[in-house]
Amino acid sequence: MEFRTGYIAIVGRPNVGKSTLLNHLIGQKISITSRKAQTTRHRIVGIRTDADAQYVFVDTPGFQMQHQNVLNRVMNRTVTQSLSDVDVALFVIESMRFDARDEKVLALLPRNQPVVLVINKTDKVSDKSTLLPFIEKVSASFPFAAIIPVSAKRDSQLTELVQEIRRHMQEGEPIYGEDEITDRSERFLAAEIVREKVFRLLGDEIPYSISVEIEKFETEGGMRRVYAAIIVDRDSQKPILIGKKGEKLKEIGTQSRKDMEELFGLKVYLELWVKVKSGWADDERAVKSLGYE
Ligand code: GDP
Ligand code: K
Ligand code: MG
Repeated sequence: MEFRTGYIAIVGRPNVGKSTLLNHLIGQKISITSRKAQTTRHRIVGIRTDADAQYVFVDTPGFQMQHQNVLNRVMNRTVTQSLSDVDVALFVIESMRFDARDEKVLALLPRNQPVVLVINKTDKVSDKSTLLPFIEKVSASFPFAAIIPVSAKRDSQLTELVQEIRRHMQEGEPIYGEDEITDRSERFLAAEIVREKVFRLLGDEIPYSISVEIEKFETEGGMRRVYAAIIVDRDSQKPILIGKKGEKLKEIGTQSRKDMEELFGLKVYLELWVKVKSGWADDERAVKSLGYE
């Protein structure tokens, strides 16, 4: 069998399980191999190398349309850009849920490239006979190349998904070494982990514009020390993040530290605080300085 290589975008509204899917597709490796600096076309790359193919996955940042500020425009541009030069796009939705938010994302997908519909979280469907009419309804909305129901969390049907993806890729040499699972630095991933916990724990209470700056990132005696600032727009957002008696920030820190320890395969000491940079989401330069291209 010839070796194939390809880029795959993972898109979908927030919380359908894109990142979970990416993590399970690239495997449960504990430590990542950081890559030398190079210009990347995409936002977050996860690499899976099998005997017959190398899959370069692009996990797009979620995007929202409610607040039109510079940050959101930049992020939406990243999403559309990452779609333009991939071999196949995975459009992820949740089982039994297809609403206006999903349709907004679907409207951005290219019609001249294969799009595979991934129906995630099938483990949550108790009556599987309801799945078929649901699939029929969604498949009427777009000319999908294939439809694959999966459970990312339980690793169910992921082999089938990978086989389907391979069908849309071309013959080619591997781009990355076979041990590499990402092209992002551990420092960058640490910031992403904190950002994720903020959104998980605070959800709608906090605007999309928060960001995380890693101020110190060092390893000493087998321990990784991470000093991170959560950047908010307004003074009024500070107490929301900190919580009563600091309990929110503490929980964000605890969960982030656990994820980092698993990812880095090291003990982690994490120090977190909140910083106000007023109006930064509307300032193009500040947005760039925080790492959004
Ligand atoms: P993203 O915003 O699309 O990247 O979604 P995440 O990967 O962050 O997942 C959002 C939530 O859905 C998390 O709580 C995941 O644990 C959960 N989730 C993801 N995949 C599955 C799945 O296959 N089954 C179930 N039950 N939950 C899942
Ligand atoms: K999420
Ligand atoms: Mg995600």
